Amino acid sequence: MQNSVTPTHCPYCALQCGMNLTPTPDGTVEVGERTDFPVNRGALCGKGRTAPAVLSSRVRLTSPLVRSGGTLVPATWDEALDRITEGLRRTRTEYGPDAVGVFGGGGLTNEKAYTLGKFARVVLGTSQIDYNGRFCMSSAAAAGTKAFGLDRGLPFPLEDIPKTGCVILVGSNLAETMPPSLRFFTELKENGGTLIVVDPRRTRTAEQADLHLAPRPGTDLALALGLLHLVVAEGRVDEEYVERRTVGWEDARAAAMAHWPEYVERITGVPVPQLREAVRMFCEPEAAMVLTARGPEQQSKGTDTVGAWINLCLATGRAGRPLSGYGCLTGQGNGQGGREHGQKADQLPGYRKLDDPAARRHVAEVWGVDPDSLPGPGRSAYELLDALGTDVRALLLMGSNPVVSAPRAGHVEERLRSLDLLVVCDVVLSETAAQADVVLPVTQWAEETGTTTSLEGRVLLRRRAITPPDGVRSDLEVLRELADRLGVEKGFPTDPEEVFEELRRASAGGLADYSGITYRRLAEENGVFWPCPADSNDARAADGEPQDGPAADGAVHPGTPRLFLDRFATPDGRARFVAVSHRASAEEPDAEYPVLLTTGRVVAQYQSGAQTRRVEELNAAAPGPFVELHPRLAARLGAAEGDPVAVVSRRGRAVAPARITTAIRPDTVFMPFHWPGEGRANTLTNPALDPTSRMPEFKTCAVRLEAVRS
Ligand SMILES: Nc1nc2c(c(=O)[nH]1)N[C@H]1C(S)=C(S)[C@@H](COP(=O)(O)OP(=O)(O)OC[C@H]3O[C@@H](n4cnc5c(=O)[nH]c(N)nc54)[C@H](O)[C@@H]3O)O[C@H]1N2
Ligand SMILES: Nc1nc2c(c(=O)[nH]1)N[C@H]1C(S)=C(S)[C@@H](COP(=O)(O)OP(=O)(O)OC[C@H]3O[C@@H](n4cnc5c(=O)[nH]c(N)nc54)[C@H](O)[C@@H]3O)O[C@H]1N2
Ligand code: SF4
Ligand SMILES: [Mo]
Repeated sequence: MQNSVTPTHCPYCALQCGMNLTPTPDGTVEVGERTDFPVNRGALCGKGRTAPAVLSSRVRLTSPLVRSGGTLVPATWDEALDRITEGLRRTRTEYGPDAVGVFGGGGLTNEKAYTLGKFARVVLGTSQIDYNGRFCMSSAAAAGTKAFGLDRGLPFPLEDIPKTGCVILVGSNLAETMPPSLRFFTELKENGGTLIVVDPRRTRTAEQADLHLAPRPGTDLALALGLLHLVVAEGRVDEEYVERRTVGWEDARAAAMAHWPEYVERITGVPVPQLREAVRMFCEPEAAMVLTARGPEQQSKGTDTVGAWINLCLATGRAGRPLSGYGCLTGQGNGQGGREHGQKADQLPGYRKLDDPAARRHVAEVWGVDPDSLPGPGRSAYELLDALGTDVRALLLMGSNPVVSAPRAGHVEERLRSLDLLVVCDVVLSETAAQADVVLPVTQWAEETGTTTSLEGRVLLRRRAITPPDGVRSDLEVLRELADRLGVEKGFPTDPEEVFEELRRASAGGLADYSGITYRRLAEENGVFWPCPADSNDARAADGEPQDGPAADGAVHPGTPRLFLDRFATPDGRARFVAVSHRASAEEPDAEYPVLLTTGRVVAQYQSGAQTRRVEELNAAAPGPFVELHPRLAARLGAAEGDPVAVVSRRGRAVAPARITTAIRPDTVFMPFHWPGEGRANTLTNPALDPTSRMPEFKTCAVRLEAVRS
């Protein structure tokens, strides 16, 4: 079939690096450099380079599996689909529609995420749908929406970074999590700009910084407030900007003034001179940015914390101006688009709210259903997982592996086991799929076409480069088959472009308006930034600066690379300060659990590892879990490099080899979360939720360490 080169994008993270694929005789593809995509200009990390390994039938699923006598055995598609249909029907009849849950993922294309949300509301009639993005950037999304009236991870393209004066990177280890993006920060420094990194560990990213602040995990809120206090005390507030473009300054200012530098030093462990230096570096240049990632966001106060960093930007006039602003580095391949089109518990396509009557009317009309038939908002991801086996009796899961990645994973595993029916669609037999009653093998990135929206808000076309192996079907085909069997014969097309055409209409007039974007444009341009309304006179939502578009043909909206330059997306066009104050984490160290655990990533593994743990080269680079700890803690424990160490929290116990380094604070240990089994970090983590975003506190909990006698 297709023999030529197909330009497309990486299946993994939100950078969505461009790559060229050439089919190989063994039915997979070879990855080649694609230099025309401006984000990575051909560069790829090891995960992207080796992604074709997961296309191989040696590691992937090629037949449906059904549980029979306790084990999963191969079955035909008809047998598997009939079993699901029967189980879903029975659950619905016995317990009502809300007893069926749906769990999606930020790695799913826009077309899949949209169809999954529609399937839940229209076919299943359930309110119980949410997705793993809740574990990812939901706190930044909530704070961004509050402050700016709109949540798009980055309000500017990455290419703006080298031209600003200073970037504060809060809790991002992008040298490992988005390696090709490091180039923008290197160029920033070459241009005379400065980089400040805030991370309890001296990471590969922190090593690049001009100033590294290493706060105690869970104290970023105090840190941001301390910086704002100094901004006020040193007379660095941009009064004219605050007056003209914001509301709520007086209350936010009063709250910040209660956070004296010495008090903040006591909470965070960051010395006052470093706080002062950070303020100087951030305020002196004409433009500056704050970028946050999971460090400050995955906390039970993540929304307030991001709000405090946004306050700092607003008080200094560094938002909605050229080369200045606040941005969140979204994580998953479609982490941005995945949060816009309706797989979230409270949401309808186009970033509309499920409890907004006008939104319900608009979307119901596109779907050809009665607005009153649409269920209301449901539970958030962890709350949904926690309700399995009680209120929610059957679960359809697509694009996540919560047995490894959910907080308090031992409990989540137990909840999954207590279901009457667990259905998992996946490309591999993940740890969660291994617990399912029915597993459906699906097609992957290089075998199917679809769109993703990168961390820049740039909508991209991923293209099919090869024919999938026999035995697998696409997620869209699965949803169509199930809809059919459950009595909804129309409205579930399997052609991605047809789905996108419907998504355009459903999103039209919403905050994330895609109605002016077509597959053709995506193929011809290097992606299109939303909002992009069909009618170019209709770009009021965000009022950004249009990009140098395609042939300026009046009717075509060029898309919006830069948001908020004239006004914010709030009703009055002004940004909102939030009045927030420091508070403790849900679990602080005590005599029994005296150490802080924080968690995160390593460069060679992706997320739950379901895909990357099946790639030899990546396993060679990152073979298993570890506990990173300071020599002082190690000495107290009597542990040498490589010795097994037990980490114990109120949720459970995990064991992994010690990795001893002075790069981490002596009061903190770090574990990556990519592995199941004994070294699973999420056995330990605390599911305390942020009250607004419902984000669990992955980044801090209290533990104790124990030596393990062999
Ligand atoms: N290699 C690789 N790349 C990935 C992924 C992957 O799994 N592997 N996943 C993708 C996804 S979905 C995401 S969300 C992104 C995540 O990208 P990042 O946010 O960069 O990744 P993390 O390692 O989770 O966290 C970043 C840093 O936060 C620090 N940190 C821990 N606690 C705190 C704290 O309390 N405050 C502060 N300021 N920092 C803290 C950690 O030490 C860590 O270095 O990566 C994406 N890219
Ligand atoms: N302790 C701790 N835990 C964390 C985090 C942390 O920092 N610390 N980070 C959290 C974050 S930010 C995230 S994003 C989550 C991610 O964690 P998960 O939600 O588990 O994400 P993945 O491991 O990417 O799981 C995706 C699954 O879907 C499959 N898959 C991939 N593409 C497709 C597709 O197109 N269709 C279908 N049907 N399946 C597909 C993959 O094979 C894999 O099994 O983990 C969270 N958990
Ligand atoms: S940085 Fe992200 S998008 Fe780029 S190659 Fe690596 S995993 Fe893929
Ligand atoms: Mo994420």
